Order: sequence, then structure tokens, then C-alpha cells
Amino acid sequence: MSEQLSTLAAVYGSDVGFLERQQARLNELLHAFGQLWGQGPVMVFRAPGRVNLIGEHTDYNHGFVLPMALDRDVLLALRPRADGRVILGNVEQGFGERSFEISRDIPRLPLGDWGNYVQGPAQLLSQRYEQPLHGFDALVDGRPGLGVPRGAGLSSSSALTVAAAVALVHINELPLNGPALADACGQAEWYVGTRGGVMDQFASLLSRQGHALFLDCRPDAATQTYTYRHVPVSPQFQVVVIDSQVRHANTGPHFNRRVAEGRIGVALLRKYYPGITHLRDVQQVRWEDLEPLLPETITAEALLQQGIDPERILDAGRSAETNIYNVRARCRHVHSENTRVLATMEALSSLDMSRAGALMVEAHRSAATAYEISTPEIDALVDACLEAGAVGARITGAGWGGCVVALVASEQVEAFVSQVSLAYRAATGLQAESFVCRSARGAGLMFSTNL
Ligand code: NG1
Repeated sequence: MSEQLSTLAAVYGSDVGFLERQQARLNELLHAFGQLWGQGPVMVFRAPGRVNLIGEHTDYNHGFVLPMALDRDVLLALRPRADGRVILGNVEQGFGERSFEISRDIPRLPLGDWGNYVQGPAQLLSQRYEQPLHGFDALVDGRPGLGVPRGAGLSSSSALTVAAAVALVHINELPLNGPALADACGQAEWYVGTRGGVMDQFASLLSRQGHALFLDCRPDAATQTYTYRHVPVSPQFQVVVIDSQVRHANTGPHFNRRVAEGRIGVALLRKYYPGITHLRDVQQVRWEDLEPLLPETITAEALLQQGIDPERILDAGRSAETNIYNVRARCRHVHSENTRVLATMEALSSLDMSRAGALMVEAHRSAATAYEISTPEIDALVDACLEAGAVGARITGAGWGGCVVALVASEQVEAFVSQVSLAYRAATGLQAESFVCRSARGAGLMFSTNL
């Protein structure tokens, strides 16, 4: 095996056909980089997207999650610069060049602009470290196929943030790695205006081939460290990701509205449980005891009367653009979802896959009814998966479209994929796209060479 192929095998596993596709992609990127930036040294960093097996919208409430890194990733080829400028090219048409100076206060590009996902970590690292940081000339490759599908709940945005952060840390020799770097990447993504948690960045950075990543999103109060564990997934079963082709952007108001609703729940519960900061702090209280303390809905005016400003609750994040907050059902979802994540961990480790699957189905119902993040297309896709023999299936990621994750017995995968595709097309007229998640290694420097 060539040196390049064995480097790729350490990241993506041993499927030769897949490795050859990755090799072709890498060489195309190196060639395009040479054409854009000329001869000389080049480093290629990569950061994967993730699929979440269970634990949806729990991370920013400091709860539990169980994601795994995909073998679809963002590649960032770069050459360090002597100064602090970053110039970003992109192999995809339609993603024009971006350029900025690294500083403690980098002017934001318009909402949703792809350059923001690199500017975020650059600004955060510049604020954290006194030294002037080196920038780079780069070429990004997140093309469909081997790249992370965008707007599909598979964390393409975090993959770019993490790739940029890892690259900046590496070329500037900053003393930041592992969970502390993942945590910093989570904060860096707030730059774009969303107020998400740390699941995606941890999954992208710390995942291991063949494993899911259990993460407790509440850092230890004294040490600010996180508890996480690599959880093997039975080789008898495959994790299949099915893309509904329905798209959604988290930079819209829905996502932050859910974040606000959880924080409002905490602010209201603080009357009874002083000192709590996140919903996770009442996880040990039975839901039946919490429920009567939370209103089904509450208006902004009623909150203001109680001294809670729903706009300020988002820490200057993008507005939730609503006057009415569904507090009770949102908190019920988070509370029950945390319990389901722990139960799924147990089921996976005792190889009780039908129990794990049943918990995924329960999680989907809760996400659809209490958290209201599903769509008719996604519900049709989950039904199609269950009818086609999945032991469990649920919406994955932020929601309002995107992907379904299904747990399927290995020998059934092929028949499953074609049956789901037919049923989904019959129900919606849309063409679902499925792939088996091979859970690659976490982000890092993958390759360096001289052109
Ligand atoms: P995706 O699915 O990548 O949009 C978002 C948040 C996560 C988490 C999930 C819902 C960001 C960067 N990502 O992920 O932190 O809250 O939704 O579980 O905000």
C-alpha cells in the first residue's frame, strides 16, 4: 500500500474502494491548491461531520449526547503565511474567495456566509492568546459526495469551524488540544449568532473509528473538564443515514428559539431550585414534580413582569423572533431525552439492539411532538425506515428537515436502503439519499507534502 493510502486507511478504515475515492479527492485538491497558490509546502487538515444516534437538543442544556463522526468531512489544504492574513479559496463554484486579518474583533460577514465559520475560531484564538497569530493561504473542499452534506443536520458548519481551529492551533503551536479545543470550537461557533452546544465539535474532534462518543455536555464545575467515553457499536448492526433532501439553516430564528425556551425554563425553575444554571441541574428531579412548575406557554410580557428578559437570555445571540415561548413541552423533551441517552448506552453495551432501537423511536416521537423539530417528510422517512426493518429510526441533528438515522441489521442494509427509497418517493415525491456511517477518526492534520 502506498504511503498516501495507508495514511488514508488510518483515518477512514480499510474499504479499498472508498480509500481510492478519498485518494483521488485528495490528489485533486493538492493539484488545485498548486494551481491557486503555486509550488511549495502544503498541509491538509480534515474535520468530519457527525450523526447523532440519540440526545437531540440536549447539549446546550448541558445534557447527554451520543454522536459518531462520519467518514464525510471537510478538507482544508493550506500554506502558513508570515503575516496574520487568511485567504480562503473553495473548490466549489458559488463559494467565492474570502479574506480577513486575524484579530480580536473580526468584522462579521453577512448571516450564513461560509467565511464566518473560519473567522469565528480565528477571533476566539486571537482573544485567548497574546501572541500575533499566523494566517494562511487555503483551499477548502467540502464537495458533495465525500464532503458533509450541508444544512442536513450533519454538522457541516462545525466541521469547517473545527478544521480551521485545528489548523490555526497547529501552525501557531498553541497549547490547546483534546476536550479543551473542542470546547473552544463550540464557543467559536457562537460567532455566527447561534447558541448551540458542544456536541458537534466534540464528535468532530474526539471520535474514534468504529465507535460512538458518549459525552456529558456539563463540564465539571471546578476543573471545567468533560466526561466522555468511546462506545463500540455492534458490528452486527449498521448506522444508516438517510437524507430527506429537505433543508434548513440554523442561523434562522427557530434554533435559538428552542435555546431560549430551555433557558426560560431554567429561569422559572430557579424560584424553586435556586442556583441552577441549566436544565441538566434538575435531571435528578422526577418530571412529574417539575411539570406543574412550568407554564405550557408564556409570553414575553409575562416574562418581563417576572424580571426575565427573553431577548437578553440569548447572550446577544440572534433573536428568537417570537413573543410566545413553549416552555413546558420543550423542557419535557430535554428531561426525557437525557434519560433515553443513558438507557441507550446501557442497551448498546449489553448488545440489546431492539431496546436501543425502541429508545430511538421514542426519541423521535418526543422530538416531533414536544420539541416540534420534525416535518411531514421526516416523519414519512422514519415510518419508511421502521417498515423496512430498522430496529430504530429517528430524526438526527437540529431538525426542520435534514436526515434520519436508522439502526439496521448488517445483512439487511441493501434491501433496507432500496425499500426506504421507494417508500419515501411514493410518500413525498422526493429522492432520499442513504449512506452507511463508517465512523471515521476525529479531526486533525491528515497529510503534508511539498508540491
Ligand atoms: P446541527 O444538526 O449540526 O445543526 C445543532 C447544534 C448542536 C445541537 C443540535 C441538536 C450547532 C453548531 N449545532 O446541530 O449543538 O444542539 O443542533 O441536537 O449549533
